[in-house]
Amino acid sequence: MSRTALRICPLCEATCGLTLTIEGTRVTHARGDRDDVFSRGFICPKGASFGAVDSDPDRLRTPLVRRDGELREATWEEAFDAVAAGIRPVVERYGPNAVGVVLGNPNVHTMAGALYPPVLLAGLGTRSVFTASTVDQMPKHVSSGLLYGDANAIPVPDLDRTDHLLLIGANPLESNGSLCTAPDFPGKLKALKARGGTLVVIDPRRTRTAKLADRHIAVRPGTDALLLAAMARVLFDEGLVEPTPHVRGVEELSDALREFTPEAVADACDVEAGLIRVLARDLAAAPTAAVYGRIGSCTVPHGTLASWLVDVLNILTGNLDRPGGALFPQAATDKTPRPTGPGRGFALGRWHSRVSRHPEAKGELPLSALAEEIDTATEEGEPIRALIAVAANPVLSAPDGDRLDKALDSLDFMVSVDPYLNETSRHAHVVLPPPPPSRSPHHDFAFNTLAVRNQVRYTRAAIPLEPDRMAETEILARLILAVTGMHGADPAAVDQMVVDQTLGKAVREPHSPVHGRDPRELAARLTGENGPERRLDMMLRLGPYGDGFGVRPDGLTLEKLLAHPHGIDLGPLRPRLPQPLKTGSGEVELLPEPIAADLPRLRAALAERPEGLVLVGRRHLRSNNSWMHNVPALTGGSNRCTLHIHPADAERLGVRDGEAVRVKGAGGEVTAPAEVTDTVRPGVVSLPHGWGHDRPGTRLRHAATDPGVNVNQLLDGSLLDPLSGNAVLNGVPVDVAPATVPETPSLTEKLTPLT
Ligand SMILES: Nc1nc2c(c(=O)[nH]1)N[C@H]1C(S)=C(S)[C@@H](COP(=O)(O)OP(=O)(O)OC[C@H]3O[C@@H](n4cnc5c(=O)[nH]c(N)nc54)[C@H](O)[C@@H]3O)O[C@H]1N2
Ligand SMILES: Nc1nc2c(c(=O)[nH]1)N[C@H]1C(S)=C(S)[C@@H](COP(=O)(O)OP(=O)(O)OC[C@H]3O[C@@H](n4cnc5c(=O)[nH]c(N)nc54)[C@H](O)[C@@H]3O)O[C@H]1N2
Ligand code: SF4
Ligand SMILES: [Mo]
Repeated sequence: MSRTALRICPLCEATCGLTLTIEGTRVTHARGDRDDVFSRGFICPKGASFGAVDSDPDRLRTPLVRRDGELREATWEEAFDAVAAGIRPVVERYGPNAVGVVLGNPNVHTMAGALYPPVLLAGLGTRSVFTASTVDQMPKHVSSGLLYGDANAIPVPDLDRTDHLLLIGANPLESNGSLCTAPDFPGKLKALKARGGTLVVIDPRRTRTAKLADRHIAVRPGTDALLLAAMARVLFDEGLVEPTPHVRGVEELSDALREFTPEAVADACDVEAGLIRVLARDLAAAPTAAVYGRIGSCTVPHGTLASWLVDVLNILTGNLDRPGGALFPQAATDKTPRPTGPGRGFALGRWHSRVSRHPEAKGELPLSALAEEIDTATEEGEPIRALIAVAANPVLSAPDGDRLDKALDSLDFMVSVDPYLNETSRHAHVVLPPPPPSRSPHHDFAFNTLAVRNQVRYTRAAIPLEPDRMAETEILARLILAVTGMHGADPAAVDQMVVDQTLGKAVREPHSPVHGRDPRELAARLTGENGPERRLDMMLRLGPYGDGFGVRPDGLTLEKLLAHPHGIDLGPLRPRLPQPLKTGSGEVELLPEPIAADLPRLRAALAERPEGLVLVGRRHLRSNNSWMHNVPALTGGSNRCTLHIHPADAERLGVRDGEAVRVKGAGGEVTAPAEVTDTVRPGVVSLPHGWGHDRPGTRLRHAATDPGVNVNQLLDGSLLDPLSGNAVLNGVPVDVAPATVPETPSLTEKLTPLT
């Protein structure tokens, strides 16, 4: 007998509502939930394969503990005993910084990943913190921190209402969107065009998104900051500046960008000066417009400047914080909005990494520096000797996996919270496997703060957890206890502690709806089946739409949310300035000092025009970073690890379609089949990331049949955007040549001569 259950899809940032068909304890089918208040029935091929992803036979079912060098199945009790015994001595002997924490991408796709890592970091007190953010969007956080005083205040394009969308280094037709949560992003782009709007795409590849555009500009990789600076220059020179209110520093900005004229940047960008003027004029002329940049604008040498200039263009054209422009979402679990006024601002470089002295950003060190922080001793302090990895596969996702591979092997202790035995978790002494998504509840703490429409949804686990399994929330709560010296305590104590702290603080805040009340009385009112649900209830009730624990009886509570299984729509994005600002001035600070100090580096780039090929990445709709190549339904076809190369470059280099090519970078070399295609511009080649599933000791049986190569092996980890510490993953110089096939020795050569 089959039944259905609702589940928000965790497989990308679009957060579509799914209706799962369940037979027994298995998801046999997934379709879009037509009644979902946000996604309205949309589903993509990945979501449609939810069942296959969920029931992958290679998912681990029990914890693994290393004994005599081998990872063996163990009980949960044995596993947490081993974690406490592995981490505590390192903390006690070498201090907390000797314990590294790596948080990977799926943490933003699970409730556990939102609720527990902050407690883990606070409890451990380590500064050795690395996350996927520094191979992704850290430049955007830094730019937001400097402009708005809040690294998490990221404006999103108002896709449903804009008249003009300028999309830079993003390919939502494959990625389904990022830092812009929008189910059916492709449909929204088509709707934009259908209502007479304009789509402009800047990308060195003619992507599926670019094919949809009214105008596609195949910029030279890594030069977007120059291009955007020149667009800003045109706005100033042609009197097209009509800035958003609450902004300071417009004139200073005009001075600072003086040299970046269209003529000055044209050669470096490979975009004609006249066209740059047209781009700027079109942006200014549109009734409403939004500039939006993603991976291709972040993971480059001037990632922070490019991210900043995206917002600068929105601000100068008055499009920041207005409908149809780029606005700040307001999520249901956001903190109670504070009164408008100056804040504490955003500080960078409060401490530095030990080996290369990289400044911290948002409390994190660059993931590119993880290997050296483990394998290099300095007089400054202890190297990392123990590592906690949660949902992270940096051996494939970060630069120079071979070095990291060796470094991980040298650790005294490592624990991975991961459903797979993969390239990274194979080094762990303990692997703690979370249950598959069908067994986990879901709420998008992170993505609702980036959504193109305010809404709130919560789905409980679609299938009950088997008795031998442990919820990821409990795994992380027990992990926190084990590594902070409270091993064996009741995991509910972790949630209780957070509730006590949060409510204790809320009652002291004059602007809180619960100001002056008794925190114990409030805690007693919380509903929910378990700690995580009680915490969700608390956040909803304290949040901007909350019931304030009875103050606003119509407001949100967990109970109310549960009564709306398809979610609650909270309306379109609304102008919010100046409330979100936390800068020292209380205004948008258009030309922050660290940005001004980085402009000379951009100026130097005007003259840079390296010879040779540069590498960029690409994503495929049926893939997801490094962990979805093990699902047969999602592999094959065009989802392959091939090197895209333009016909002109192929001919010049003697590279033939389908034949092996050797790609060499600063960090190493890889060999992959060539795919000759004019969808990449001349001078640029493209390899996808997340491949290279050929290391021993993993259990990814399907992925190993077509392992692909690790593009990040071409990097040595030294190329960073200096302000954010973000890895440079795009626009990287490489050499490409046909792979000389090693000649097979003939039979006679193999035989040892008898004479
Ligand atoms: N060259 C190049 N490199 C890149 C990129 C690029 O564009 N080009 N993109 C970068 C970007 S944007 C990102 S975000 C990073 C991603 O890099 P990572 O943060 O390392 O994330 P993934 O590669 O997705 O690996 C996720 C890990 O989490 C595990 N996992 C899956 N589901 C769950 C779960 O529910 N719970 C737990 N605990 N674990 C789970 C998987 O098994 C896997 O080990 O890669 C970056 N690397
Ligand atoms: N199917 C699928 N979906 C995903 C993921 C996945 O792996 N697969 N990963 C998820 C994650 S973690 C993230 S962060 C998002 C990322 O979401 P997107 O940013 O939309 O990701 P990409 O598809 O990599 O698009 C980046 C584009 O930038 C272009 N580019 C490269 N260098 C430059 C440059 O210098 N300038 C410009 N203008 N463009 C450049 C590339 O050619 C590419 O088309 O996707 C998410 N969704
Ligand atoms: S677009 Fe993303 S969230 Fe929606 S079904 Fe596909 S993978 Fe899931
Ligand atoms: Mo990402």
